[in-house]
Amino acid sequence: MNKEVLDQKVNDFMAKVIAKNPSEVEFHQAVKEVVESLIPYIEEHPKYKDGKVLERICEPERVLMFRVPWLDDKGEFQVNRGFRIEMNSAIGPYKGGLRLHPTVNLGVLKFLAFEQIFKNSLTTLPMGGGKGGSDFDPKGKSDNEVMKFCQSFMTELQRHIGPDTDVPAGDIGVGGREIGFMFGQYKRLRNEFTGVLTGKGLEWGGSLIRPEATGYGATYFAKEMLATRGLEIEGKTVVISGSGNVSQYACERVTMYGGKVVTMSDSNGFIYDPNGIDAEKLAYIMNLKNVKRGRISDYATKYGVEYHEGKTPWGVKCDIAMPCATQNELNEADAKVLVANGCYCVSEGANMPSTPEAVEYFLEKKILYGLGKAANAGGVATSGLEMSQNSLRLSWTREEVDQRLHQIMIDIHKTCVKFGKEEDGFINYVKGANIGGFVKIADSMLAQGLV
Ligand code: NDP
Ligand code: 2IT
Repeated sequence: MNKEVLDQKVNDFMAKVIAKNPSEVEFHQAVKEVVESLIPYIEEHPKYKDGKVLERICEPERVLMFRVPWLDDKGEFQVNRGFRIEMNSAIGPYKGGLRLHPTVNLGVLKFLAFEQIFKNSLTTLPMGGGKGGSDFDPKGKSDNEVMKFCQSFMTELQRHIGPDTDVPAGDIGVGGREIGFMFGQYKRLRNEFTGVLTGKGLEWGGSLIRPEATGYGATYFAKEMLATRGLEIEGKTVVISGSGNVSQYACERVTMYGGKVVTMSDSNGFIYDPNGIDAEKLAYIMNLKNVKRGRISDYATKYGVEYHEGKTPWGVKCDIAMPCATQNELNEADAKVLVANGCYCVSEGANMPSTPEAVEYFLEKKILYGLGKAANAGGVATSGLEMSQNSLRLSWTREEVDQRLHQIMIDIHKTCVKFGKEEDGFINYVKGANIGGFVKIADSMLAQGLV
């Protein structure tokens, strides 16, 4: 299909999506990226076109939106908005994280739920797509306030979820602490001890390696991409954004492979440590972020390195970039600076961190560009492994889970190569992941009839 015809078809399709979902800009962005990959494929496979699979897949199966009232430490009423997007259950129960951040709205969660459909399919595990969360801001809240919020949130959510229906997990602002509070409340209300959430504590049904899984997985994916060009992580300089769960374990795994991580960031700015963030310095960051809940700027004071307030780290010279903070954190100008400075590999720990213009530039320059729905699938894959262990009432060893995770990332890479390799040998991971994730969903929807 020539570019003009494709653009016309994409624009026609998007006009309908935009009219139906006005002002949900992140959702439009996520859908557009996928349909650009899928329309040429669907033209060659008319059963998907006749079955209106693309139209159906863009419509959530169910959207839940609810009030979350809670009392703060002063005894004052607070109210937030809670959501759960049950996007697609063609291949398994809805599965996906919960995000607590003031920027959360319907459009953001629909983009994340939409991405999750394809990502979960790529893992090869039986999980549908979902996402949820709230505009609650955990920053500056006491443990007691976070607990009050989580309990109230779960008081409503519990009637919609279940281990065979919908299994939430963590995302931005939701880690072990929040999953604990939510699990406790679910158990009290339902009188059931089940695997209704993943990312649980080890003592009460969690899986080894789940905390590490997204960051490790994005590193395993980078390793596979590099191998296609005879390269490895050892000796390479790596720029990471964010300093939360995904960033921390990406840093750990890169360092274990002999790479040097020189940056980490938070929403205030980034630190640049030219000597590398080694295991001891990472332990400091983990304590700072996970226990003290402080700012990354403290690292600069502690280790006497540069701190750049209000900036992202993409101007720092590197071989490999791993955006691990949030959506649209890397724009076209950043992409140009990265490539000009010699960066040839991008592995996305975050969901949709690169803007469409940045993605286009990476593809034009034919660098190794591993998009989030492939590169960060290790987190949800290991959630799938946690669900399996819960069903079996068994726990696997650290080595066993890590080995399964690693194999899943290798297999996702193979799927991307299968569907994304172009005539000149360039691997277009965007195309590969979108088509590779789509086929299983689409065939299941067709088989299930009017769904
Ligand atoms: P965390 O809450 O643990 O950490 C988020 C990090 O990103 C923090 O450093 C935070 O800084 C920064 N950040 C958040 N929002 C912004 C923003 N608007 N601008 C700049 N920085 C920001 O979340 P995770 O590490 O779990 O998630 C990070 C990304 O990875 C997200 O895109 C998430 O969807 C994705 N992801 C997560 C998975 C998981 O298993 N947790 C699985 C797959 C993808 P600050 O502290 O200042 O807010
Ligand atoms: O974006 C994601 O894949 C996640 N936040 C993890 C979801 C999960 O169910 O583990």
